[in-house]
Amino acid sequence: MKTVFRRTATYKDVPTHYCPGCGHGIVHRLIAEIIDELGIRDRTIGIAPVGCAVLAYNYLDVDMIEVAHGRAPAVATGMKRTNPDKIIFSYQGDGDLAAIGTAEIIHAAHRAEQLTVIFINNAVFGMTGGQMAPTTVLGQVTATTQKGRQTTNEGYPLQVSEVLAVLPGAIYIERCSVHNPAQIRKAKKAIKHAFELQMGGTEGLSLVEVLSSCPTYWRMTPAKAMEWIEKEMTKVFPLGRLKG
Ligand SMILES: Cc1ncc(C[n+]2csc(CCOP(=O)(O)OP(=O)(O)O)c2C)c(N)n1
Ligand code: SF4
Ligand SMILES: [Mg+2]
Repeated sequence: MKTVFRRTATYKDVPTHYCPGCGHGIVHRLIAEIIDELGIRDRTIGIAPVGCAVLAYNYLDVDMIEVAHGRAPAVATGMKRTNPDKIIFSYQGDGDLAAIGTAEIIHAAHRAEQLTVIFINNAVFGMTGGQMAPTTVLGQVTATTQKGRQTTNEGYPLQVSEVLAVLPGAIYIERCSVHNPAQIRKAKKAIKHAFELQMGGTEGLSLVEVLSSCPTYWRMTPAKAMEWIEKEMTKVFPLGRLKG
């Protein structure tokens, strides 16, 4: 019999804590596959976020460090500068990167730090109960926007990738999604490219934003959540390469 699919070595064989239909597990798997394909398992260090992916180190069989909410780019900077041969990536949610950690990511990009950032945009603070995030779309009902997000009170969704793309120190910015197999394949290519840039020693920060489902706090079935990404989220967060 021919094997057509197998668990990649860097992805640990453990039960998942993610909700059914959550995008985090898909992105974890892509990262694990990429690390194995690039043969960098022994020199990669990942930074786990505060958020639902706080347990990323339970799944990825590489050296991982846990840091305070939003501070991953600052810690990654120190790690890369003191260990230039290591491949450093941070994995951050929208609460982590686009709310509490806004200063850290902007300044890391501004300083042209040689880092790979995986930014998971699920339009809510998942871990703490589905509150509004800066990336929550207009009209979206969350725990803190019961009538849907309005510009009058809550402002506009923050397009962090577009903001970062104008900084000269950001060398590669792409927005992807994991709502269907074709998009998952594209996301894998983009994340791989972001790792390869760092491996090649290119100065500057690479960031891949991934639109990712949170069926639990979007109050949808997993199938509806995938549709919602395609129909609603991509209107506000268009897919494609913004820079590099
Ligand atoms: C300094 C600090 N402030 C606030 C919190 C509470 N907190 C934990 S996770 C989180 C938001 C997580 O949202 P996100 O980063 O989007 O990750 P998700 O769970 O959606 O993947 C917040 C506000 C914290 N842990 N530490
Ligand atoms: S709450 Fe949302 S982001 Fe968190 S594990 Fe569940 S589906 Fe995923
Ligand atoms: Mg989130």
